[in-house]
Amino acid sequence: MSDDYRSMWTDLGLDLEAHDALLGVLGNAYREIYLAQQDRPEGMGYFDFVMSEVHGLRIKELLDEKAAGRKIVGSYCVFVPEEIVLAANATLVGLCSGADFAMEEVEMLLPRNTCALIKSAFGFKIGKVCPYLESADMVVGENTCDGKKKAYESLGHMIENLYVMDLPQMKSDQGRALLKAEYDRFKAAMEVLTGVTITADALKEAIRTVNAKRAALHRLLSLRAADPTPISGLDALLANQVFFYDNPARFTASVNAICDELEKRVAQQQGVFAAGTPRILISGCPQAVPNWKLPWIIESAGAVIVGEESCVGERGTRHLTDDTGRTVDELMAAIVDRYFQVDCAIFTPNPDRLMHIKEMVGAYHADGVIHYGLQFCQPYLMEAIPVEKALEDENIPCLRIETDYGMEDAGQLKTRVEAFVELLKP
Ligand code: BJ8
Repeated sequence: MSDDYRSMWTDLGLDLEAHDALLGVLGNAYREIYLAQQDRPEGMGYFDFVMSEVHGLRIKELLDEKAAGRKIVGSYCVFVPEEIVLAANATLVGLCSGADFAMEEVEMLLPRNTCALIKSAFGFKIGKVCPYLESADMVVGENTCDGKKKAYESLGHMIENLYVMDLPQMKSDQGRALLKAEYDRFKAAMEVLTGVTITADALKEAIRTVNAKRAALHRLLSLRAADPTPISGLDALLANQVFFYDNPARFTASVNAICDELEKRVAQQQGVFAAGTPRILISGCPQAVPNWKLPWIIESAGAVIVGEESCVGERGTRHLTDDTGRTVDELMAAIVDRYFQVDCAIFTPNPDRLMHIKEMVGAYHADGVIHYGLQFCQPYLMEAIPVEKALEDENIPCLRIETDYGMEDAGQLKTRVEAFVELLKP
């Protein structure tokens, strides 16, 4: 890393020693898990570059945007609408929370039985190792699960401009009205933050920008239906992860370039794994960077992941937003309609998610589902049981995994996953 980056990180208030340690671990994991793969599409070179510069070039770009007067907004959830942020001439970045950090200090502020994702968000703040978090002019938290909801009360003491968005728990008319009111309140807050009044034209353009990102990923996902699959699940997951913090137009162009390459691979029946390799759908909690443990175990066990029913995956990107409205109110209503379809397990009841999992099994010709639940995540662990039952009813094999970000259980997980993959073989 160049000296420029080091002074940039110092200016952001990062703990350089701790940050070096984090980048060291991240770089090693990336080499062992990603670069060791065979027959990767050439287009993944872009994502390798993005990862090698994840705390460098992208942060410099964000700081350049800030210097030019643009605001940066950080978010922990796919319910924070990027369309509204872009329309206010600001940039949204996902705050990843996919690795353990400063756990001893974290557990002085949070109960031990808090999910790894929430602990990670705290660890990155306490450890002063996340340049995205430190660059943000506003951080948006959301009242989704109880863990996050209460955690934001403590995080609010550590983050200067933490904005908390309330979210509905039921897909009712009242629930939709709450989401609408909260998105209106968020729009007003964005206008105050940036000093920009959101117009219909700006909103329409922002909707199109975000739709284009999602549509590029839809293209990528649909190509994974082929057998042999032209791209590994690990690489597809990486594209889904980078979705949250890359420049939107560049991301869309890069994913489309990979898709051009993958279309040729599919036409030539060229895959990363042999035809007939057992195909897995992952379903459950989001897998934020650098949480690659379970996909790595699955794809090292002789299976290929063909889809992610996850917020870092299809649950987060499934729907496009209608861009035909002519007024701010019409376009805001379209945004509410789009996000109200996200079937996070915090909703009760949540039948759409079961339907979508089955739909994805069919669309990607999955042989089985691995349900990924983070330890202590009540919403997804509870929903795992009806998910398994619904799949069993259709004779679709399902393996329920409960884990955290540590590697202590890797051996045990590998044994269970290998046995499951054996079961899927013809
Ligand atoms: S829309 S999935 S990104 S809330 S793993 S913190 S649920 S205890 S992450 Fe999520 Fe938004 Fe829903 Fe998606 Fe709580 Fe569970 Fe932890 Fe979780």
